[in-house]
Amino acid sequence: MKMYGFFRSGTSHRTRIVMNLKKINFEFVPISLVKNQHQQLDFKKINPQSFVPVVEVNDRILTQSPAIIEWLEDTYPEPRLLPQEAIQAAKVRAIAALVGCDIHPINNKRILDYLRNVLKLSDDQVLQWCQHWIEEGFTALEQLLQQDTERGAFCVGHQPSIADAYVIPQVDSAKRFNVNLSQYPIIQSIYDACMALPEFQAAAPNNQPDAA
Ligand SMILES: N[C@@H](CCC(=O)N[C@@H](CS)C(=O)NCC(=O)O)C(=O)O
Repeated sequence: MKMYGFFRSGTSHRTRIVMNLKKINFEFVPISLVKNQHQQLDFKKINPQSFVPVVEVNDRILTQSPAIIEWLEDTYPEPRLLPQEAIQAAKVRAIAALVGCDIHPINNKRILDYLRNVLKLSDDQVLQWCQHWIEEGFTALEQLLQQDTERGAFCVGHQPSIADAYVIPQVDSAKRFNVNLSQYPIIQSIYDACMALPEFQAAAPNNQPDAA
């Protein structure tokens, strides 16, 4: 199995976490978003959307991290990263969607490039944009986590799930955008619990071969 990705890409990061938790070996193919390698013709042939991550397996191409992660969960069921109980599974999917649909895409590189290059926003304004959407999402997430009386040290229940694979990269991104994380003590405690695990440590952006 091959994964095309970028060390600082949150969607590559969430996919790496799932692969590590499931102990899947994969060959890593770095695609630099800084050098715009994702926009080059060769990569567009692999993913016409010009996004990482892409997983290649047995000459088949998989795109879109939620689809890749679901495929991993179906194909490598152990350890389960989506709880068997439907309500718990719905909580995992809701947190994944909160991050994956409502925070991450608004702060994606192409959006920030458009704000800077077409709408001519300053660096400070772009930073304000990123902080705003992360803070809005994290405020709601913190409240959801607080209301969940069945929660242990992780996002849902007592073990890591797909929800944690989405939240941890978003926390790293929040740090890069100087969001004050002390506003979110539960998110911070989940980050600490996850980062104590070797699978999460190995997936961290700075531990990737293409990290600057
Ligand atoms: N919905 C896609 C989004 C993938 C995505 O946004 N990837 C980012 C890196 S985290 C990317 O390739 N961005 C390139 C760009 O914005 O130009 C997924 O979840 O796989």
